[in-house]
Amino acid sequence: MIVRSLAEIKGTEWDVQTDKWASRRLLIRGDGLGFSLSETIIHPGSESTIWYKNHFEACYCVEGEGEIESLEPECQKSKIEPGVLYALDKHDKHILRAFTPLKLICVFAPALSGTEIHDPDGSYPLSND
Ligand code: 9YT
Repeated sequence: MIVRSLAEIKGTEWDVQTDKWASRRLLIRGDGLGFSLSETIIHPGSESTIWYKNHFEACYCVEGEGEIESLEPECQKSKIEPGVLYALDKHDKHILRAFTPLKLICVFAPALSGTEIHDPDGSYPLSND
Protein backbone atom coordinates (compact mmCIF):
# COMPACT_ATOMS: atom_id res chain seq x y z
CA MET A 1 0.00 0.00 0.00
CA ILE A 2 1.14 3.52 -0.71
CA VAL A 3 0.40 6.25 1.81
CA ARG A 4 1.64 9.68 0.81
CA SER A 5 0.88 13.29 1.70
CA LEU A 6 0.98 16.51 -0.26
CA ALA A 7 3.58 17.78 2.20
CA GLU A 8 5.98 15.05 1.03
CA ILE A 9 5.62 16.15 -2.61
CA LYS A 10 5.98 19.92 -2.09
CA GLY A 11 9.38 21.19 -3.22
CA THR A 12 10.35 17.94 -4.98
CA GLU A 13 10.65 17.31 -8.73
CA TRP A 14 7.02 16.12 -8.64
CA ASP A 15 5.89 19.60 -7.56
CA VAL A 16 5.69 21.19 -11.01
CA GLN A 17 5.11 24.93 -11.39
CA THR A 18 4.27 26.85 -14.56
CA ASP A 19 2.97 30.38 -15.05
CA LYS A 20 -0.58 29.00 -15.49
CA TRP A 21 -0.74 26.15 -12.98
CA ALA A 22 0.98 24.21 -10.23
CA SER A 23 0.63 20.44 -10.13
CA ARG A 24 1.69 18.10 -7.34
CA ARG A 25 1.96 14.59 -8.72
CA LEU A 26 0.93 12.42 -5.80
CA LEU A 27 0.95 9.15 -7.76
CA ILE A 28 3.24 8.69 -10.74
CA ARG A 29 4.14 6.08 -13.32
CA GLY A 30 6.86 4.63 -11.10
CA ASP A 31 4.20 3.64 -8.55
CA GLY A 32 3.02 1.02 -11.03
CA LEU A 33 -0.73 1.57 -10.85
CA GLY A 34 -1.26 2.41 -14.53
CA PHE A 35 -2.59 5.89 -13.74
CA SER A 36 -1.25 9.02 -12.04
CA LEU A 37 -3.01 11.41 -9.70
CA SER A 38 -2.24 15.09 -9.23
CA GLU A 39 -3.55 17.94 -7.18
CA THR A 40 -3.54 20.84 -9.60
CA ILE A 41 -4.12 24.53 -8.89
CA ILE A 42 -4.99 26.52 -11.99
CA HIS A 43 -4.03 30.15 -11.45
CA PRO A 44 -6.83 32.74 -11.61
CA GLY A 45 -7.10 34.68 -14.87
CA SER A 46 -5.23 32.01 -16.80
CA GLU A 47 -6.36 30.45 -20.04
CA SER A 48 -4.69 27.18 -21.16
CA THR A 49 -5.15 25.46 -24.49
CA ILE A 50 -4.62 21.75 -23.86
CA TRP A 51 -4.69 18.63 -26.03
CA TYR A 52 -3.82 15.37 -24.31
CA LYS A 53 -3.46 13.39 -27.51
CA ASN A 54 -1.40 10.71 -25.70
CA HIS A 55 -3.41 10.48 -22.47
CA PHE A 56 -6.88 10.32 -21.01
CA GLU A 57 -7.47 12.80 -18.20
CA ALA A 58 -10.28 13.20 -15.69
CA CYS A 59 -10.43 16.23 -13.38
CA TYR A 60 -12.63 16.63 -10.33
CA CYS A 61 -13.02 20.18 -9.00
CA VAL A 62 -12.81 20.59 -5.24
CA GLU A 63 -12.36 24.38 -5.04
CA GLY A 64 -12.76 27.49 -7.19
CA GLU A 65 -14.61 28.61 -10.29
CA GLY A 66 -13.70 28.22 -13.93
CA GLU A 67 -14.81 27.10 -17.33
CA ILE A 68 -13.87 24.43 -19.84
CA GLU A 69 -14.49 24.87 -23.54
CA SER A 70 -14.03 21.76 -25.66
CA LEU A 71 -12.90 22.52 -29.21
CA GLU A 72 -12.49 19.14 -30.91
CA PRO A 73 -14.06 16.74 -31.63
CA GLU A 74 -17.05 18.79 -30.42
CA CYS A 75 -17.61 22.33 -29.10
CA GLN A 76 -19.12 22.74 -25.65
CA LYS A 77 -18.63 25.22 -22.80
CA SER A 78 -19.18 24.07 -19.22
CA LYS A 79 -18.88 25.76 -15.84
CA ILE A 80 -16.36 24.19 -13.48
CA GLU A 81 -17.10 24.46 -9.77
CA PRO A 82 -16.73 22.23 -6.71
CA GLY A 83 -18.39 18.87 -7.27
CA VAL A 84 -18.01 18.98 -11.07
CA LEU A 85 -15.96 16.42 -12.99
CA TYR A 86 -14.80 16.53 -16.58
CA ALA A 87 -13.21 13.62 -18.42
CA LEU A 88 -11.45 13.95 -21.77
CA ASP A 89 -12.62 10.61 -23.10
CA LYS A 90 -12.04 11.59 -26.74
CA HIS A 91 -8.64 13.24 -26.18
CA ASP A 92 -10.69 16.43 -26.59
CA LYS A 93 -8.75 19.57 -27.42
CA HIS A 94 -9.94 22.22 -24.95
CA ILE A 95 -9.42 25.59 -23.29
CA LEU A 96 -9.41 25.76 -19.52
CA ARG A 97 -10.08 29.11 -17.86
CA ALA A 98 -9.80 29.80 -14.14
CA PHE A 99 -11.74 32.72 -12.68
CA THR A 100 -10.50 32.06 -9.14
CA PRO A 101 -7.78 29.62 -7.96
CA LEU A 102 -9.17 26.36 -9.29
CA LYS A 103 -8.21 23.23 -7.38
CA LEU A 104 -8.58 20.04 -9.39
CA ILE A 105 -7.80 16.41 -8.61
CA CYS A 106 -6.54 15.03 -11.93
CA VAL A 107 -6.07 11.43 -13.02
CA PHE A 108 -4.04 10.53 -16.11
CA ALA A 109 -3.85 7.21 -17.95
CA PRO A 110 -1.29 6.16 -18.93
CA ALA A 111 0.42 7.55 -15.85
CA LEU A 112 2.58 10.67 -15.96
CA SER A 113 6.23 10.12 -15.08
CA GLY A 114 5.81 13.04 -12.68
CA THR A 115 7.80 15.95 -14.16
CA GLU A 116 5.88 16.74 -17.36
CA ILE A 117 5.05 20.23 -18.56
CA HIS A 118 3.02 20.87 -21.70
CA ASP A 119 4.57 20.60 -25.14
CA PRO A 120 3.83 23.56 -27.46
CA ASP A 121 0.70 21.76 -28.75
CA GLY A 122 -0.66 21.39 -25.20
CA SER A 123 0.13 17.69 -24.86
CA TYR A 124 2.41 15.62 -22.65
CA PRO A 125 4.76 13.16 -24.33
CA LEU A 126 4.28 9.45 -23.70
CA SER A 127 6.61 8.45 -20.91
CA ASN A 128 8.99 5.53 -21.61
CA ASP A 129 10.93 5.29 -18.36
C1 9YT B 1 -6.25 20.58 -16.01
C2 9YT B 1 -4.88 20.32 -16.46
O1 9YT B 1 -4.63 19.45 -17.24
N1 9YT B 1 -3.94 21.12 -15.96
C3 9YT B 1 -2.55 20.95 -16.21
C4 9YT B 1 -1.88 20.17 -15.13
C5 9YT B 1 -2.33 18.73 -15.09
N2 9YT B 1 -3.53 18.55 -14.38
C6 9YT B 1 -1.26 17.88 -14.45
O2 9YT B 1 -0.18 17.80 -15.02
O3 9YT B 1 -1.48 17.29 -13.39
